[in-house]
Amino acid sequence: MKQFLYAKDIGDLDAALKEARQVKADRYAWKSLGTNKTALLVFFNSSLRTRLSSQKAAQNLGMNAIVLNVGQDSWKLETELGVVMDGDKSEHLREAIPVMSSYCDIIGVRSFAGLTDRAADYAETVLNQFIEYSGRPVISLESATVHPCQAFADLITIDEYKKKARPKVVLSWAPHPRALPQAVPNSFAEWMVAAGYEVVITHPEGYELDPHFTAGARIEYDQMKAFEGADFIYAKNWSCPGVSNPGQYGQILIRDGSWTVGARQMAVTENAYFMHCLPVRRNVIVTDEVIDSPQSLVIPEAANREISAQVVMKRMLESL
Ligand code: AN0
Ligand code: CP
Repeated sequence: MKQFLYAKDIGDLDAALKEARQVKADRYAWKSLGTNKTALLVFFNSSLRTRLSSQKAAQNLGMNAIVLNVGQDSWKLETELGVVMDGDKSEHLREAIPVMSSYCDIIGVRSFAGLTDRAADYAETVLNQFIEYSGRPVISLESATVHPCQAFADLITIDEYKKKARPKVVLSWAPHPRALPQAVPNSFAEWMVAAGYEVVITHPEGYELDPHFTAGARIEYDQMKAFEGADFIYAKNWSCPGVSNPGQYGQILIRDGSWTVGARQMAVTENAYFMHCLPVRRNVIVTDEVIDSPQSLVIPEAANREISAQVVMKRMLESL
């Protein structure tokens, strides 16, 4: 595997899930695969889970892991091409990427959407520079429009807890005080449809996700209707994707607290499990009552980030 952004990059999902179960059963069984190999994990944005789980996954495979927090540990990096660099950024990605890649075998990159220029974000301009100039396999650790390590961990979690072959999985928008990217919901929708589940997406009008990711899912604007009979509820905020209203891209259109996932909505589900990628704002995205309930999977879901990252890195090491 040379890059990991989309569900198709990992190929057959049943085979990927089988490999995830093998890794989870004995995560140190491939310790020699990564001997004398180095994973470089580059963070342009904050992280708790992605940073720790990727580092742990690399170490499980016997690799060295180096973490670089851009702008804190390194120079501030310019990501746009053709600009006059007379501001506060001392170095361009064009030099930094080949330099970084000379010290490693695999690169993971976290680089959030800027949320101002839809075309630039949806072209994945930062991640694609890493793919183009590094000559190394590249993993999106949440880039502008996708978060595949999260979606794969979510798939592993649903596979572990589902009580029927084709569960009803509902992705619900929830309010948030700051504008957030669409990467998590894009990938979640993409992967759940690819897995063949019944996928329903609910959000206020104007928050339609890019159809490239949601084709095969049903959109239901009435949150209570969407939740009826659900087996899994996946809450997430996202800012306006600007699909039908490009001028509103990245904006907060609504702060309606009635969308906060609580006992009222969960009551109409099939005793659904609750999921969220974390970090989560309690009593904004989800009530304490729901996230603290026995149906909440947020901790096992986060733990599976180590497994998804390890399967991806294992595949990359095997194809070096
Ligand atoms: C980020 C987001 O919504 O994309 C990261 C989630 C994994 N969340 C925040 O910035 C709060
Ligand atoms: N879910 C997730 O990616 O969390 P972090 O932003 O803490 O890495």
